[in-house]
Amino acid sequence: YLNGESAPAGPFVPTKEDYQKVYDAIAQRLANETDYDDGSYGPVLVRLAWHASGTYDKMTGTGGSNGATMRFAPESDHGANAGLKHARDFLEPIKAQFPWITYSDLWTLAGAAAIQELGGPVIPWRPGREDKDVAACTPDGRLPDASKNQDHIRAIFGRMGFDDREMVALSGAHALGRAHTDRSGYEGPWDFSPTVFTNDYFKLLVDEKWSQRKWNGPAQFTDKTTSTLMMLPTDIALIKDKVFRKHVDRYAKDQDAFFKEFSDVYVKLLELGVPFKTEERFVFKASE
Ligand code: HIF
Repeated sequence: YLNGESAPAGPFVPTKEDYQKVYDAIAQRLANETDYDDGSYGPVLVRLAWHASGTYDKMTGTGGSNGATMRFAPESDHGANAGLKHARDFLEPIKAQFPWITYSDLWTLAGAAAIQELGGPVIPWRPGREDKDVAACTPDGRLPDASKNQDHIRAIFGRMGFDDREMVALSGAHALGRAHTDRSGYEGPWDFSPTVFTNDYFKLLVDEKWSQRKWNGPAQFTDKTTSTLMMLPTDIALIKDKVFRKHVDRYAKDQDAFFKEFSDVYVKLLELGVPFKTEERFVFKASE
């Protein structure tokens, strides 16, 4: 190419460095936008990534994070997804800055980034999801119902392909965030540091005495010591069920085991049903 002309541009193929730039932009925006909820969008990003992924059905191969169909009604209007517009809107400026990334890669990368930025384990992440149109929306009812018991937890997470140990490991993500009366009807955080990823959820499940809260809202549990914390019926099911309880006790005692097993199972969650073309997972550097 003469006269300083450059070669015609081929299709842009992003590298690990390009995805790290997306990670960094998310981390920067998390650090800047502290005027929300308990001071961080991190928890609601973790919930977005999970609700995008948790529609997966292993029998039919439908649902999962590939597609980002929660952009569209009816999926965006499913009761379980109430409030997740905050997370989707938070990510719009990132999508505008990096138009080459798909929504489905962006939402899952944001979930992984939020966990790392809030002090959790490294979540290795792979690109390769493609956005689908409204026709790929999953039917309502695939996400869990918090008023139910252990049979329901096993039915929902079994449909995705998880075993008992993995179900308990995943549950530790409720160390983050809170319930909102105008979203789910429930109210309150699970622990005292809802913007820091810890094994406190398990410690509190084991150490506190939980009793039914007396209020007009849906049945939920509250701690004896401060009456400011909350557990959902599905959270309490983890200490009622003997097999689940074994893992709750183990994670309460051993934060390292929890971090390691959580990372593995969250990676699996974000990859359910995705026809990846690459094997390699990227480990992103967290912000300072
Ligand atoms: Fe949640 N979850 N979750 N959840 N969840 C809520 C909030 C968060 C269930 C119900 C609820 C998981 C499993 C289950 C997060 C992450 C994960 C709320 C409150 C409800 C009702 C929503 C609101 O009112 O704003 C049920 C029934 C689950 C199966 C047992 C996962 C394991 C713990 C898979 C998971 O990662 C996060 C984070 C939040 C906090 C969101 C926020 O806005 O703060």
